Amino acid sequence: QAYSNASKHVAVLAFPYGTHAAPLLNLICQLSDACPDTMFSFLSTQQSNSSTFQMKLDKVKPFNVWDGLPEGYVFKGNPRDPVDYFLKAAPGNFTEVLDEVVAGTGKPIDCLITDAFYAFGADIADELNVPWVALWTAGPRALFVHVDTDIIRQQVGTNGPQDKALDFLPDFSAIRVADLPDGITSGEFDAPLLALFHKMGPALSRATAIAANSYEDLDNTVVNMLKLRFNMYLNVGPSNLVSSSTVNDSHGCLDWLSKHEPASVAYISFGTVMEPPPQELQALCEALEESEFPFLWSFRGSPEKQLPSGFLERTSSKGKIVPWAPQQKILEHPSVGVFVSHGGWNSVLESICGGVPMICRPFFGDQGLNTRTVEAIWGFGLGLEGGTLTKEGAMKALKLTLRSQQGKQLRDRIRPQKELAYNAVKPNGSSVENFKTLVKVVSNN
Ligand code: U2F
Repeated sequence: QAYSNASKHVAVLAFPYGTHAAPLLNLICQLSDACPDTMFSFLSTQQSNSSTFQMKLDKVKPFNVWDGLPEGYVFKGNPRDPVDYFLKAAPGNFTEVLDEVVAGTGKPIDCLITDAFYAFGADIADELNVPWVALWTAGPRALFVHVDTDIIRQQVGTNGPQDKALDFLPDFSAIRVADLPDGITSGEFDAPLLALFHKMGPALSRATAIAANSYEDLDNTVVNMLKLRFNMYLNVGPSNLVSSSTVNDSHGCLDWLSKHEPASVAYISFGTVMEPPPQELQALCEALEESEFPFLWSFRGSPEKQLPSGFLERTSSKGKIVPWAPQQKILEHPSVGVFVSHGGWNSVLESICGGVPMICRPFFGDQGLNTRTVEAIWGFGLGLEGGTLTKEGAMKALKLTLRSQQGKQLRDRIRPQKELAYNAVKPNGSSVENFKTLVKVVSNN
């Protein structure tokens, strides 16, 4: 077997929620191609592994760790709950399986790669006496505010005014306290995920290297500040441009798009974790119905039960709703004119690569910060008045992006970013060169 015949062994600890494990596995597949004599043991929960591993891989093997959920646990709607249970079980759930893998294969660990959330990676790597590589799956600005949490708290206090600008940090004057992820200046600081975020900054300064799913030219000032704080900060993305995933279009989204005019369709997806609350779904549906723009919606849940009665029938000639869509390909399709999104980092990158302006309705974590950055710093998208979806707000944003001169300006601003993203992954591009450095770290030479 190729996996256990390899001479080097890399252990990988994934974060099993949101879109974290998939970009980590993409990076590991790339590393596996570049390091033919290395086997990778990829540890995540069973649920995460079964959705991330679409096919059997030669030298990358999944191992399941305990998800930490109490017996009979029922999800009550707060996406942070399962994460906090999982983190209470970590890192013990990981180290237990890691020990079994080493015993079973007879191959000691030569390098540890983890999601950057895992501050405990620093101690595990020290104990194993191996390099630690952390993958940051979100944007540089989100990492920066976690790393500089204490400075931000000193300046604005905790639970202070929401409209205060972070003008004491370079290139942050357009960002307000309200845009910050939970746990920086407000939230339950002792909750496992938020406490882990606070430990992340000091821990990451012990990492041999941090790889990030972004490219050098996006948020360059912030990237340069991060480089000063860490041993090695390597942008190796966008992940969607460097991985070779297969396209699953079982619902015929691409054919459907081809029947539409250029830049005329609103693509809607609020990521993998949640949909807006009922009154906002209602508002968005009313806006779509009244404005009559064609729309393609990747919907988590049951549209029949959750969308207003009669909506599906009344909009069947204008809209298409699917449970899963080939998002990256959709955003590259010329018919798509705007992306109505939650502002998750992968969605932001895929929108840039497709050259599609965004309308963002953020929910949690880095999404508010991404939304504000898209709107006020990069200028290729919009937030919503009051931060939530109303019928009027959604109609205004759809009309602006799909029909107005301002919409054209948004598109003009995203185009140069698209070019920079593609340049980064060309031969000798910055992400390609950074990846070569990463290969040296991982293969220890
Ligand atoms: C968490 O992100 P999410 O999973 O909620 O959202 P994204 O980062 O935008 O990633 C969604 C991915 O799922 C893909 C899509 C993205 O790659 O192309 N997808 C798809 O292929 N088809 C569909 O129908 C729907 C989605 C978290 F919530 C965010 O705040 C973080 O920024 C993010 C990264 O750390 O993880």
